[in-house]
Amino acid sequence: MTPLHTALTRSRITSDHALITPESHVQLSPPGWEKASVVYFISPQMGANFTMFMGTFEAGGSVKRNLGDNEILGYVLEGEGDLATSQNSSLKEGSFFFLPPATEFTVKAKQQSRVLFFEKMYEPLAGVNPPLAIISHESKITKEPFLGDPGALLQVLMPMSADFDMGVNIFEFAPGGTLPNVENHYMEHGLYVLQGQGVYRLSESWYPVHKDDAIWMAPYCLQWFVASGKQSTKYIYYKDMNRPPL
Ligand code: UGY
Ligand code: MN
Repeated sequence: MTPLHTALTRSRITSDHALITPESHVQLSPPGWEKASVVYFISPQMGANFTMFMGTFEAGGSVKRNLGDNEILGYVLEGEGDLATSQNSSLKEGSFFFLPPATEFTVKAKQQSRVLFFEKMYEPLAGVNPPLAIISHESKITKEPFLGDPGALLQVLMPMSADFDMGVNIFEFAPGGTLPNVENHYMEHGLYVLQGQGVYRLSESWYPVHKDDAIWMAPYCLQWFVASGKQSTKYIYYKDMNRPPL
């Protein structure tokens, strides 16, 4: 993004939520990233139990990682590339891949590309095998009315079974569509607006948000959303799941 040379930003960081908007991004190039840069939106340093970050790749750019104890979900925001694990898969806009702990992987971009990542330490559950990798595309996931509301369609990208301790969903709201209630839950969220605009209630604050805004919601952050504008609004979000709080 072209530097704005201004003291103004819509970003807000509080103890139980954060809004991170494009004009406050800082690009990093950590080890393992070649011809690519990363913006960390969410990390344990702000109080979260996971990271959410975006890789921006030049044509031919790549990232190589060994996940160790962590698991990761990558979602292609824009562009095309290849994912190499024990097998090779091609990626395009809307592709997503979930990789379990101990996976070594490389993403290599064929053209200018952006990939959003959610990463956390996997929490094993006694008697349950660790999850297997998933490589798919959002077009293969059905859209279901959320709690029966056709104005709020939900795509659940990850299986709900107990081997998975994180979930990633895509919400699509018709103009005027809302979350059905002000939610209050112990799970955390990391959220990225893919399309459109609206107003997010986070705790006791209301924020206008739009495409390319990122949000962190800590456990018990009160949350509600209403979509505005003339086209539908879509966001992708992470939550921890299937593990009791204690
Ligand atoms: O899954 C969820 O908790 C979701 N309804 N929350 C949200 O979109 N802020
Ligand atoms: Mn929620």
